[in-house]
Amino acid sequence: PTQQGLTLVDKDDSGVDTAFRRDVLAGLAQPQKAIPARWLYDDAGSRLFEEITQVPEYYPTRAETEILSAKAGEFARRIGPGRAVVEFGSGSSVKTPLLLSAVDPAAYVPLDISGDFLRAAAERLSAQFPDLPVYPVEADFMRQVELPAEVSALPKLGFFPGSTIGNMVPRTAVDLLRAMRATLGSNSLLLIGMDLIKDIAVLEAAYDDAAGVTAAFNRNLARRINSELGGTIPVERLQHEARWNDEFARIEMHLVAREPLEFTVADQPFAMARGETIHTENSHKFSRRSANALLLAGGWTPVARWTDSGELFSLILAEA
Ligand code: AVI
Repeated sequence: PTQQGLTLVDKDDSGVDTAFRRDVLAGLAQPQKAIPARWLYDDAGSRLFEEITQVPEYYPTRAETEILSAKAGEFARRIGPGRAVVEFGSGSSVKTPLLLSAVDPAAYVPLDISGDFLRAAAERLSAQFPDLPVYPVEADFMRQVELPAEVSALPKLGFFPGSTIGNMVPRTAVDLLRAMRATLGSNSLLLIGMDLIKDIAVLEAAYDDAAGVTAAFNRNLARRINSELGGTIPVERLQHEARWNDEFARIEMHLVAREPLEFTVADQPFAMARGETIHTENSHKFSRRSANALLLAGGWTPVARWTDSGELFSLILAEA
């Protein structure tokens, strides 16, 4: 999945992404330094995330794929054929074909902010499903999106896998769910992946794998700040940390200063005390009830729920 900016890219005269600079400078000036997680996904970050999905400790991708293949018959029965499947974020290589094979849709509409990801995904899917009409739409799906006229008469199935909803604070997640409802219409269904609360050691390992891929993914943000915003952050002096926040039921990624640090970003000075952190990501985890509460707040009524054999991850079907 790409999360390449949930807003459109706007560059200044020197080619700097102005939203990136604004978020980084504002985030580093806060008492608890924090940078929105979407900036983790430049090209290197997106590649590292793909690598994360392959490390043994990172269970979500495997667990969700297991559900999609094991429950295909139930999806077919619950969802039925003839819908337009609207995927929020470009389809990943395995999950989308599993869903499309299961539900026999009339059309597939991938939505993504990045035209490149979108075209690649659309081509891949068309090659695999030559009879399925594919209508890619380049758009920011955090807001209501106008779907192609060709699918306007079809009932829709929204697909939002990966528990990407968990990377948003609840207020933003509710806004997104409402935008999805507005995009898909009143006769629609939504199939959404939501990762489950579980043993803290399992969660922390999933976000701090032994091979150090997640650490590299997190530190890449500091590298990106240095290269794109002319920063002098001593990246090797920042330690990756995955921390369970029980109050908010989320794994947080932080970059922790190993020693007192001073650096500049876009000519502005910043300092970190030893042990001070930059908060770089939230990944909320859900119970059956908290997942349902979030969906209901976003205008969706849960009607079915599936988990993998290890009860690690859930896929929820909700209706508008
Ligand atoms: C994309 N997203 C659902 C991932 C997650 O699990 O929250 C991003 C990630 N961050 C660290 N590892 C994976």
